[in-house]
Amino acid sequence: MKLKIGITCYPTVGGSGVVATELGKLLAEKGHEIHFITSSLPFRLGKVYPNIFYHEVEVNNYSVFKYPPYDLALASKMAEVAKREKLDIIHAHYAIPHAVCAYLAKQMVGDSLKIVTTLHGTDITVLGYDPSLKEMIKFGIEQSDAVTTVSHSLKEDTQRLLGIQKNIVPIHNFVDEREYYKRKTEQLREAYGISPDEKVVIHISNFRGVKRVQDVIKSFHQMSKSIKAKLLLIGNGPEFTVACKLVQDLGIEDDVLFLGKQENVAELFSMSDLKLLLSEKESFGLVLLEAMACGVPVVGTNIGGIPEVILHGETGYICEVGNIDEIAARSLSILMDEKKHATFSRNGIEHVKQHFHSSKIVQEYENLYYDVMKG
Ligand code: GMT
Repeated sequence: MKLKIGITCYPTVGGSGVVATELGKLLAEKGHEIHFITSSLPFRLGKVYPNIFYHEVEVNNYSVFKYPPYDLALASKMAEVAKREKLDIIHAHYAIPHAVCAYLAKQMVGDSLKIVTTLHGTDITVLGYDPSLKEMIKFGIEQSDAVTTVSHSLKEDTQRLLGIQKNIVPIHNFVDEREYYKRKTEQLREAYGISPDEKVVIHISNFRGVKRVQDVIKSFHQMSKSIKAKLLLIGNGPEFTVACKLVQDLGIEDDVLFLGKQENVAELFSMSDLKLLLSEKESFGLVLLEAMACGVPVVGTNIGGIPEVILHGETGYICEVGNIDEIAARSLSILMDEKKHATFSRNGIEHVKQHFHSSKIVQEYENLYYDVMKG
């Protein structure tokens, strides 16, 4: 049975938007009809795809409103699209506001419209601590017909922090293997001024405090005392200026390249020798998968979903949060040992193929949709 599915997500750059958009594209390829209901065109939907429709949520700024009512506009748009297009399901990525808006839409449309909610992290691990939002998040989750989390760890956090009894299905992130594979990058390395004897360490994030970008810089600084290396910092966000200042203070400006936001990161991964993700909160870590798919060994922290992604001692290492000495030593053990590097690189590619292949993960979502439709 082919389904008609509405998808609501944050359409800007970010793991949840990537997962939601790639899922929609792959479901459309399998013949389902996909309706994105979002505030702007999801950034990965830059071209025309058959079976995919886009409905923009517009918020009129009447002077009677102190704040433009985005959530109500979204709920209205969901209800309008669901009725007109006869949607079977709205798949809301994030509990608030999206699952709560979907609940409101369902009240307007009727019980035949099912709600599937995917929790990506921040709504639980950050907003879940806010007493003014906690009950609303819990309500959005409990009113959904099915709920998924992107890791087992996030499922446990959700149950513990919100006291949720409802069944929660962990479904991991996946990568589009047509986009993420190892490419030849000699020319690109040269263009960035990286000499053949230098190692490349990469970090990609939205530079929020939880990403601990300073730890990335400090670990790199320590490593660079033993090897010739460059650090690629990709992304932008609240900690950006602090990161620039730390690079200056450590006197490593010539070895750190701030590349800002980049969309096609598969090439940047392909020219890298090591990926660092040293977060203090991370429900999964999609960037780790993307790096491994491109053959890059990874070093991450022992929190959230990261241990579900990295195979310690096989595809990389898992270190204690903030333990710069351990992170630098583990990283150097990969960068200074060609044989280990090649083994970790091969293992990573194989690990992603076996456990996080898009066909496997999309099938898990599809099965869940069919279960929900059966009631
Ligand atoms: O990492 C971020 O801050 C972005 C955030 C998002 O909302 O896009 O990412 C979250 O969802 C991703 C996709 O499921 C996960 O891979 C990230 O681990 C998760 N981020 C955090 O938990 C901090």
